[in-house]
Amino acid sequence: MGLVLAAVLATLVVAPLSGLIVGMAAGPGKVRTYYIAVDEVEWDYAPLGYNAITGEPFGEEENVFVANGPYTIGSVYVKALYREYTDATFTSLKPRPPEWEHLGALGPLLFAEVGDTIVVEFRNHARFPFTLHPHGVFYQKDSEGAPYADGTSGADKEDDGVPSGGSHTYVWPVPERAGPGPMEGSSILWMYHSHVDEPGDTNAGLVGPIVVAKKGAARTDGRPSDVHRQFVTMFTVFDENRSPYLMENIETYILQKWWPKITAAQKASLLESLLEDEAFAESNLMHSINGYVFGNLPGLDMYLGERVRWYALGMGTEVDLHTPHWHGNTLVWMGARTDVIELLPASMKTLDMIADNPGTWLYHCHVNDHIDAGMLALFRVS
Ligand SMILES: [Cu+2]
Repeated sequence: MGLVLAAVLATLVVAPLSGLIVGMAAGPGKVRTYYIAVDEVEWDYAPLGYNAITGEPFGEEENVFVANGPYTIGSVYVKALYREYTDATFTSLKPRPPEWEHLGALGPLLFAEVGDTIVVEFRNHARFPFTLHPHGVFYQKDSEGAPYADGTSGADKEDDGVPSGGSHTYVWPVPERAGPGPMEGSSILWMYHSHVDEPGDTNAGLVGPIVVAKKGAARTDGRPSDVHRQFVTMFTVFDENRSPYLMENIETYILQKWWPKITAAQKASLLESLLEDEAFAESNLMHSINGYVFGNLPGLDMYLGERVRWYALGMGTEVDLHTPHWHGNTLVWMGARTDVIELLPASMKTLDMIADNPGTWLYHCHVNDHIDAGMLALFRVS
């Protein structure tokens, strides 16, 4: 469906209800077009190669998760990630500016003000079918990006699973009800993720942030004019056992690297024992913030006195109950003062900090098991 037509239809569909649902219709605002592909990339959860929280080399406890060996994959996995390109040819990656370097494995930030329309030109460079399914913004059935028995057909099904090499245009108007609520500040967090095999797709890495600002609240670069800086952090235990790339990761980082000369029968037997081994499964649970473990997350830097907006996202499964804790500074969430916030899978929370205490500070999940497993980062107030 054409973009203009979609926007018009979105208006028409809700117009009769406009007295009840105030401001549902999007526009007239900007059309913000993003070129996003799924790429298969080697992702390193610990690119520094040491524990930046202790400042020490990885020891026995950390090596459970980060050391590559004959029975462990280590810190590098093939993952499927959303990446932004400069245009519809999908030949040049759009460089990620320093302020968003900390997004790590997260997809590009999609920004809109209330009244705008987000258009994503989507290309699937990966070997499996994937999609873009957004939270919060308005979508019709051709832009939902999730397959289920919803009674739709034809063009309304094409978004449900974009095959390897395929493309799709997702159109998401951003009406008032996608913007900050009455208790909230100038912008809020939503997210998008792939939703073909939702658990597999998200463990592969296919999650990204959406920030929606109140109409007129943002500068041209998308930053709300009442904050100096924004950070998005996702707390999740990436379960690489549940990734569609598990077999490839075993093949590349264990079998080819450590067992190049074994017979096919020996290989089958080793594979079988690995897949039944609890220690192997444990080694593939990457307790990460934006895809980084043990303080390897870069770029959480700010200056004293700045108003800093933190967007916190949770994803995952029943082990994914996270309690991000900021040391040394406090925040406000929904009018309440805190330095810890609760995240469950798919929680999306927006907090404001006035950075009033200089130093290098710990930012970590407060769940004991997750501390041990590396769900820690550092932020700096200078
Ligand atoms: Cu946690």
